[in-house]
Amino acid sequence: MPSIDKALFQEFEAIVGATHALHQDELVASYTTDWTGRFRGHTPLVLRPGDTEEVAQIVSVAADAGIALVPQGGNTGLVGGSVPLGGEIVLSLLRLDGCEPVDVLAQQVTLEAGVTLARAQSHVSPFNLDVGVDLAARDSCTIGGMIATNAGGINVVRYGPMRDQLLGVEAVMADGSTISRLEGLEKDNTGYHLPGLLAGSEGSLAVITKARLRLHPHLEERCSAMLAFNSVQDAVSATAQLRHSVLDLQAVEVIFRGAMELVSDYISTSIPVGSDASAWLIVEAASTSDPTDQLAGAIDDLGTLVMDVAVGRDSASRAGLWQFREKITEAIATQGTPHKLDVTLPASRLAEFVSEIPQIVETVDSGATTVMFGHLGDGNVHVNVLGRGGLEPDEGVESAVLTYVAHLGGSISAEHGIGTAKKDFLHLSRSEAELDIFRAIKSSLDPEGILSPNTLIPYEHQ
Ligand code: FAD
Ligand code: 2HG
Ligand code: ZN
Repeated sequence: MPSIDKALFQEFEAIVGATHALHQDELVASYTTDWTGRFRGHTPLVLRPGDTEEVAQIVSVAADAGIALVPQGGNTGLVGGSVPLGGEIVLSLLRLDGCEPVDVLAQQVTLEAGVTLARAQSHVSPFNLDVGVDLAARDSCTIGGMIATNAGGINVVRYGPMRDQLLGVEAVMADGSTISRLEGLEKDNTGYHLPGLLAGSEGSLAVITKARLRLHPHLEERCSAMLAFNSVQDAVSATAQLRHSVLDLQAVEVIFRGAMELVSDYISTSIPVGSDASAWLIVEAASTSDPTDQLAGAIDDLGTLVMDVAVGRDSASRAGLWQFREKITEAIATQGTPHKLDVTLPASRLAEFVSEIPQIVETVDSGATTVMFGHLGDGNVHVNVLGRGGLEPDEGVESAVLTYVAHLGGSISAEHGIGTAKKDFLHLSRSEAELDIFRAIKSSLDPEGILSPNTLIPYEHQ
């Protein structure tokens, strides 16, 4: 990659202003290491544009100079896609933090890419509306990053992932041109759906600068329950029944034994129910009228499938149950640098997967620990592998786990994306014909490989 000489540096600096062109080691440090600490890059420059026009100018100058950029939002991504592993310039979108007035009539809102999820939630909540995707990184992750990763989170079972919330985008393409379609028409069959293409593109096709999101009525009345199970298969069967019988199902999350012990220690709170269980579900129902009877009836119908139940009605007791799920990622981080393998399994193979994985990991690295939890309503298991003493597990662990996932008919990435962490394994979930299409899209939209050239579908010089 060409280096940045003084003239080029000045050109970038003139676009964003001196205070937003960072190059000193201590100022760029937080932009070059990912949330897990596993991916550490380096960069000559972090640029912090203040609006779409500045983003377009930066991309245009970078394209002319043949310099690559990595777009970055809250830097909470878990697959190494947000940091400059190849010495790229970091294009931080955090200053694009404007929220347009909520369109109550359409139940939609237009937000700039750098708006955090928590800010978006509080912007729409006075209108009794909610953003459809929610996740524990809400205070830091941004709308642009969530679209770029097609984030999932805890409510996919009800509202779908980020792609399903997306009615339109404004984005800067790799040549510096801008596309914008933010009218928010619910029906618009005028050819290719570009917002859908950018959802999950992980910064490799365009820089997202604004998005038009579909909102959902806020459901004030909530009931949460923690259910303990003797076996993983029982938790899987219960999930299927609950998805069938609870019309107002908002979330079905799972915690397997190792993760439950770890988080219980981390939050210094004993496990609320089933201290010797193998798996726990956290189930939430939400509606405009009290869903407690609906959820309680459905849990009763599970009969002996469930060992024990704790119910949370008011917000404090619900939060008390949810902390066992939401604090797991932080709890793991205190143990070292995990390899995060976020996968989906067909429901029929999920229990088999969870029971086999510890052995599969141990065969490759006898000192490794496996911690599993996830979004069971979506068949999504988060497999975290820590090597001995919290260090990196032996090489080969990823390949063993992901090959097994593919063998069971699952996906090697459920919601975190491919990033740099999984790009060598993409062929396990995608056919050669599909990868050819991916490469054709990349080379057509970004022929010079300016945007995140090391992410998702590595750019190949022609
Ligand atoms: P970043 O980390 O900054 O970037 C992620 C990717 O998007 C990179 O490839 C980057 O280049 C690209 N990108 C960022 N902004 C733009 C833009 N404006 N235009 C184009 N490309 C861009 N993820 C889930 O799906 N579900 C969860 O439940 C979940 N829970 C999490 C909990 C914790 C505690 C943490 C730390 C992470 C969690 N994540 C989860 C992962 C992460 O929060 C999401 O991937 C989130 O969408 C990333 O948003 P971000 O703004 O931090 O993006
Ligand atoms: C979650 O569901 C996130 O909590 C993070 O997707 C998963 O830490 C992980 O592996
Ligand atoms: Zn998750």
